[in-house]
Amino acid sequence: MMDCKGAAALLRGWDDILILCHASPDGDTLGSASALLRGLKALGKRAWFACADGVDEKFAYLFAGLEPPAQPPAHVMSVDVATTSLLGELEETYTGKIELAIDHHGSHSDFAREAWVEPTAPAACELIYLLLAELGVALDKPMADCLYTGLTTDTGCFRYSSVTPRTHRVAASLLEAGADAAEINRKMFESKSRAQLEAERLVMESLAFSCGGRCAIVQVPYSLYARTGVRESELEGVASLPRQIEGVMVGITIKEKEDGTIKASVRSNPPVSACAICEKFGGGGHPFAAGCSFEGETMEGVLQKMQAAAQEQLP
Ligand SMILES: [Mn+2]
Repeated sequence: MMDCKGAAALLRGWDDILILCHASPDGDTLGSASALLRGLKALGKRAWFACADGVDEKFAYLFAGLEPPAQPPAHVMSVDVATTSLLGELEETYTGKIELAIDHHGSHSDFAREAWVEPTAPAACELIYLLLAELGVALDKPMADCLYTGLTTDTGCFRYSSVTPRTHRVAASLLEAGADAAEINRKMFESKSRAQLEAERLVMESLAFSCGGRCAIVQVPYSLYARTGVRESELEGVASLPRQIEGVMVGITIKEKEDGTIKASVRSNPPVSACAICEKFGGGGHPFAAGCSFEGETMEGVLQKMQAAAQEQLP
């Protein structure tokens, strides 16, 4: 296992770097990739990123002014990727070829030749900030905006228990470097399409309680996307809705994918471990935010399995 200095030393020796993001990319994996590739370019290196899925319009500003290099970069690394299956369609191409992984997931599997993993960091962007400082990169406004995006999205706007004094110190430095916090937070948290609101209304209609009201589950059937026109990426936030209800310790969202796979996202309040609930089904994540997936199951079947697993973890 590497530390920040080790990761910086490795990168200093490379001129040509491809940064992999996880599929269904969020603000943290994209912000990490974009800030790092901007920093590497500032050091005179060639760098680019790759992601199995397209970048959502609301994240377009992260990549403003960047152009892909003429030939594909030689060294491969990943940011915010816990395991190779999260690379989606890029998994086959890059498994076994990843030389460096920088991540903050406690469930990080040892897939890269070298890895710097800090499960106590609330966002991979916090690690990229430290890395850029170690590399001697002077932060410009675009880098600060990218890092702030990952920090704020992975911490639910600095509300989660994963936030530390260091997180706020990093955020302060990003503001000093010109990050437009108010505008980024408005884009990330206070703006939604009508389709999204309509989809959320229908998702809340499916709300079901169990475990004496301490577990709440909502469902997102695949048909919802055609019915409302909502994009899959716009529904990332619904996973946090069930846990907002008073008395709920475990909030679960089950989503049906196009191929019939069913994904469960679990959010818990301490001391209940969302990760322990998901590990039961081969998933994982963070202590209070985790996920797992099921194949060849019905929504109803998954609902019952998740309710039973939640019951086991409740005190
Ligand atoms: Mn992350």
